[in-house]
Amino acid sequence: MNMGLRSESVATKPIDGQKPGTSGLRKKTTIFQQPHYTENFVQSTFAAIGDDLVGSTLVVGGDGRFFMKDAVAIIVKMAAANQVRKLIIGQNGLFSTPALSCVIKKRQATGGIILTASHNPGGADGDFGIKYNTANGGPAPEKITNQIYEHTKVISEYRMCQGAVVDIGEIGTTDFTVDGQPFSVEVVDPVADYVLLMKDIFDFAAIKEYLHGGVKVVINSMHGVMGVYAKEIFVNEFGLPEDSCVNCDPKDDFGGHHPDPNLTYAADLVDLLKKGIHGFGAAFDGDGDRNMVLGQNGFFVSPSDSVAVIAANADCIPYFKSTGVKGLARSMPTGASLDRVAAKKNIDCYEVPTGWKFFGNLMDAGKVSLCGEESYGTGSDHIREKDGCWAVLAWLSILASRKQSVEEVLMDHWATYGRNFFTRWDYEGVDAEKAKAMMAHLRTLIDSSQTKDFIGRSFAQEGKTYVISEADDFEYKDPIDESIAKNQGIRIIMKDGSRIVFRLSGTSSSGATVRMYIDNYIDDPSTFGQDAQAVLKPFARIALEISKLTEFTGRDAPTVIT
Ligand code: G16
Repeated sequence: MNMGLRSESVATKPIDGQKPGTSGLRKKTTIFQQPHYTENFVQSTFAAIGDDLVGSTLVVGGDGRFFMKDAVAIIVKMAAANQVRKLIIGQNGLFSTPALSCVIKKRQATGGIILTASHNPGGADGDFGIKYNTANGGPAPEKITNQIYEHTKVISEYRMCQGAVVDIGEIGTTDFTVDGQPFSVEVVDPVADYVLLMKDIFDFAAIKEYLHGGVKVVINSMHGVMGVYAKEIFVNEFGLPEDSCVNCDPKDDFGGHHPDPNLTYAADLVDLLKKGIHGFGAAFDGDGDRNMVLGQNGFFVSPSDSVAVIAANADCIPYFKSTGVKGLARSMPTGASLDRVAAKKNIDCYEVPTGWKFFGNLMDAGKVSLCGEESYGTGSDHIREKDGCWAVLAWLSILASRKQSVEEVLMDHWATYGRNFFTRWDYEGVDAEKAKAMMAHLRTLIDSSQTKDFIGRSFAQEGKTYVISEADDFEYKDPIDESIAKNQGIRIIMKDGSRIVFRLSGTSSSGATVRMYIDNYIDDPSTFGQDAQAVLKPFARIALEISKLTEFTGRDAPTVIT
């Protein structure tokens, strides 16, 4: 027991630009290291928690990136000084985002603070991030992130208890008395509770039998936090050889790479699968909420299809067998494959803005069991974050039960539902003003006073003609709390239901990332096996023509294609 610690007030001033984006505050690490920067944001987060902070329990951890341990130390001192009753911290500060969500719920905590910039690169020159999750385990809704932001604009002091110092390398509890009040820090195994949850959801014995039946798998953790979870599940639980888990030692700079599981940044996994030795491959991002699934010979499962396939095969997963699938949801730009499964199975399907936080209310209200986003996010109502490992176990359950390859599962799926060809083109590091000008141009086109010229216009490329039937800036009214989110992306919808979507990323730490999404439904079986990029080329050209993207941004090629 550390007796008699006292806290103090530290004078500070507001710092510009602390507005949380799609998922928390993400900036260059050097910005978080500036005097008062992290402290101001943490104190503002505490202010948004309000009266619930006194006597609260908060779960803290992150993806192991550079500056994370310093941020944990700051949070311990500030929590001690702000009358938090208890912190639960992952050993060495580690927690995957889904595992932290699981622990918030299991321990009935008030909330949690996640230290990650997710798939953004890390290291001294990389990115850092801080995100607050509420008692349901999910990312704070905009109402709370707006309160945090408002507080950052008026903050004049924060509280610290310099004596509150713990060794986060050692599992165990440290008790303090701060300003006469008890405060404790419990350092826990970040993996145990999460693995127990996975064992409740999936049939581990069936997956293990499948994995020992001849198919070779490889799991790439991209030097993020998932390495420790992947080793426990795939090596210790399923008994696979050590080399089935690659890049599984968490590094504070992710080995100098983008820990982003897509065809560009996980190209080494794609190349490995192309050798034809492995029947299944998967990669996770830095904090383990994103996933990419590949089949033999590098067969790519688009995230929009991944959630649709899981929905169509939900009865292969014991959890859904017992709870049923109450409803489905996807983010607006996500390809509409999921809608087709929902229609055929007569299940409700919701369309929400980009950001996992928008699924939380629907799940809490029992309206949605399974959801997904084109940005490599897939998950269910077992927690309130997307969950990379869950998605991989869901896929392995499907393969084990259907006794088919990944490609065969997809070909069957498209034969039943038709195929939504989908691609996303990212233009990273665009000058923010130029990106805004392009969005302003699109808004002019869809402005209701102007749309008479726009709606009905037809565009032809390579023998294919598309006619615009609708266009808007997506607005979402939450069916549960009726909150409204405006300006969530420009949608241009064609007569045949094909869609072009433009929006600016809310997760880039500097400059702007323009995202162009293309979704084109085709039910001609002769096209199903074709490469999405080849099929979508004419439609993508039309999207570029309408947006004048090259003219506005000076870019003639995307940085990343999904
Ligand atoms: C976050 C959010 C996701 C969102 C993604 C991309 O993911 O949790 O819901 O789809 O960002 O957002 P944007 O298009 O605005 O960059 P993560 O994995 O980065 O936390």
